[in-house]
Amino acid sequence: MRDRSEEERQRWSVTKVGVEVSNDLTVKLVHTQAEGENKLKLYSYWRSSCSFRIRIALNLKGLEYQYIPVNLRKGEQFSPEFQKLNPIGYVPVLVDGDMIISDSFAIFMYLEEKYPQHPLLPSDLAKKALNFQAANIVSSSIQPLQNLAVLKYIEEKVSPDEKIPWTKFHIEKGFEGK
Ligand SMILES: N[C@@H](CCC(=O)N[C@@H](CS)C(=O)NCC(=O)O)C(=O)O
Repeated sequence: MRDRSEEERQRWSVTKVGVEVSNDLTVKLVHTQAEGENKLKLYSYWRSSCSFRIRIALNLKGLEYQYIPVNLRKGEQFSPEFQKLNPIGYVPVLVDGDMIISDSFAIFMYLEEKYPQHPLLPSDLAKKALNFQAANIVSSSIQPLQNLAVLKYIEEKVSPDEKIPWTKFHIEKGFEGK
């Protein structure tokens, strides 16, 4: 048998393919899990709510992944190695073979489509829209307003005393719709 080149080996071992049978007996091929070098990699920080979303999604889908910590308190998001993956310097970042995806919403949607086992979204359109609405309120109207970089800016340019009231105001507004 011909010995495969490294490049060929990587290309062919990106994912295994499995068969999923739905309730209506439709059969479809699904990507299951990559192995070895090509296992999913998640760049994450334990206190990051955006990374939590992806850890939860990966676990609900039963996908194994390699956890790569990026310590935001130590400024590891600004390292040249990490900035090559995500120039804006935010976690999470997911690496799946050749794919490098940042931003939790994009990662979530990618996982949902590529690994359809244990779906995270309802198939009903109205319910799905409600899920998108809730996800977007959190990821556009709450979290970015009290991100580490924003709080640092407020601390330095406004006042350290403004940090907590600012955070509280935006979290409450988002959750209570005030
Ligand atoms: N929209 C992005 C936001 C990512 C984000 O803000 N990540 C935070 C942690 S939750 C971060 O890495 N902050 C680093 C910093 O502010 O320097 C997402 O949903 O992934």
